[in-house]
Amino acid sequence: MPTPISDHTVAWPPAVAEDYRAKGYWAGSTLSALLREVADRTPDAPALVDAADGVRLTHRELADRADAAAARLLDLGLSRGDRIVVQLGNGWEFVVLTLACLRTGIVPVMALPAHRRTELAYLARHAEATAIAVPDRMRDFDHQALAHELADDVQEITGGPWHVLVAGPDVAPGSVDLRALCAPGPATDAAGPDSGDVAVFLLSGGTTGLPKLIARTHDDYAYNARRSAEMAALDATSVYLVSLPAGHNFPLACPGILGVLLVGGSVVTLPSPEPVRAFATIAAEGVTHTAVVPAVAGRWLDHAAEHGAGELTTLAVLQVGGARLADELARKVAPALGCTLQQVFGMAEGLLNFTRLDDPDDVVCTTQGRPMCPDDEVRLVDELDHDVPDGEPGSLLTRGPYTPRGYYKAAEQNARAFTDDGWYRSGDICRQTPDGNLVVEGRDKDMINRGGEKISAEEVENLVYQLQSVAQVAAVAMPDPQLGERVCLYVVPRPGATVTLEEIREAMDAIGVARFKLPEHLVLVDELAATKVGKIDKKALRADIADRLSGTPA
Ligand code: OOB
Repeated sequence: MPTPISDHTVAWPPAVAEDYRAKGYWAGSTLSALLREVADRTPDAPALVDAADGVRLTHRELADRADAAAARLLDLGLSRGDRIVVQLGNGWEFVVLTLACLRTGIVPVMALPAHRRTELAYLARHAEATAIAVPDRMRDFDHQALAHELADDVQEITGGPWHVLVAGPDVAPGSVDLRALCAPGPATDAAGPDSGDVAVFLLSGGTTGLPKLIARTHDDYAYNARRSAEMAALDATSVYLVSLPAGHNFPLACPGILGVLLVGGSVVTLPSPEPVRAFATIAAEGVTHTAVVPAVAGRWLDHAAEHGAGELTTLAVLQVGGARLADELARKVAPALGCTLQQVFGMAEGLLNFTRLDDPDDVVCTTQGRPMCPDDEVRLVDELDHDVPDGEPGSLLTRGPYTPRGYYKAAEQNARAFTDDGWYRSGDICRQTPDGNLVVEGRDKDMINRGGEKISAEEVENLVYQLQSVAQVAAVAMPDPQLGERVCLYVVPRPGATVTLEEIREAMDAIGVARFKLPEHLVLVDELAATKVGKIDKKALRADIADRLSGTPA
């Protein structure tokens, strides 16, 4: 039997939890119960449109399907507290399955479609998952075959069955047909989870060798989604387009899918944010709100410059977050796309900052907003954890009603990523303006932010060290006009060995890792610069690659 989740999560201190309850942040209801209330109130209102395959569901139909899928998950033998790795593309099955999980207390581990063997095997083993949900194929990759290949890996840990749920027409023998599982049918009458139970596992942005899991409870995640919906002024007439990978916190609950459903609005799913399709979908479905990363905002601006923004007349709010939006790009959004820009600086670990819809242009275009909750605590500190003077840049620490106090099953990392009194070290270097808004100026965590996808330098380095030809390696961010950053490798080859970028990429690909983590530039060196304490001097390497790219001699 998999170990119970509660054995490995870090609870908020009881007095703090009581305060969050007393203040109403934690409402004591599960996400599932809240969604059922919406369906009872406005049963016939549209809830979900899958723009790729045309499925349309009302709030009642969606809630009923979630309850039917919940019954079938339980029939399969899964039960409250079990874990399922969810690696689905953006489509109706993702939404129905997620809601079914919320109804049963089976906890989805939100993987990304780009993940491959290494990531999925790790996530499944770490979470002691007993099931996985995948597309049959996606972008020429056979997800179903890989899902079955993981069986031995996972069962070595759990000792139990391994269920492979497949969305798509090609359901192989031994797989469960996810579309049939999500079809209308009798609802479950099983007791659901408690509001303090874990609702979802989100993946951390990654600074350590392996990704960490963030256990978000129904209480905290419902607040996360509902308060975000207020920030974006969502209501029952809102239509939210999800085109970023739906398992990311931003499109899932900030306000995202859960936020818009909780106010009785509707979700439109699209597999990618590619502008031709996204613009046409916004026009066809009357989309009012959506969320993108800065790299996508840039592509949308380019597209609008060439083809106009006539298809975006219904779009009221464009949220941009996940990476720093350049001020110059921010200033173009409202005039070129005809909508209000909302900057969102958030993290799967919790804290969400938003520029407000009625903020002056200057605030919207030059800051990343301020915390959404009056009881979000934020400190900006120096290397000794002392508060920096007002207006000075410092490392952001945070606590609050939707920022958990530790990662799942990660005592060692928790000692580093959280202070003794429960502050999460975000690793972001920020400055606070006199009016309280945060400006993200950099970071002190060893991560590469490739167009909003976070890549742990250590994880890449560990993979590259598997090559015999490599004596020493450092992965650093290199500046990129489209994506903001890409992965650059500095490698010291073993004496007499040759190393090429292609060879490294092929080796990583052969192991099976998400393609966005593959390095895109290689610099061969005789030695790696070290800091005074003998660590690799990444700051010097980042400066070096920036110089090389801009043509300035190092
Ligand atoms: C979002 O979540 P994660 O967990 O993928 O990544 C969090 C990290 C932050 O610590 C920061 O380093 C960076 O991503 N980040 C930003 C940013 N938004 C996130 N850096 C600069 N400017 C921004 N606006 O990325 C995420 C989660 C919820 C909502 C929005 C983004």
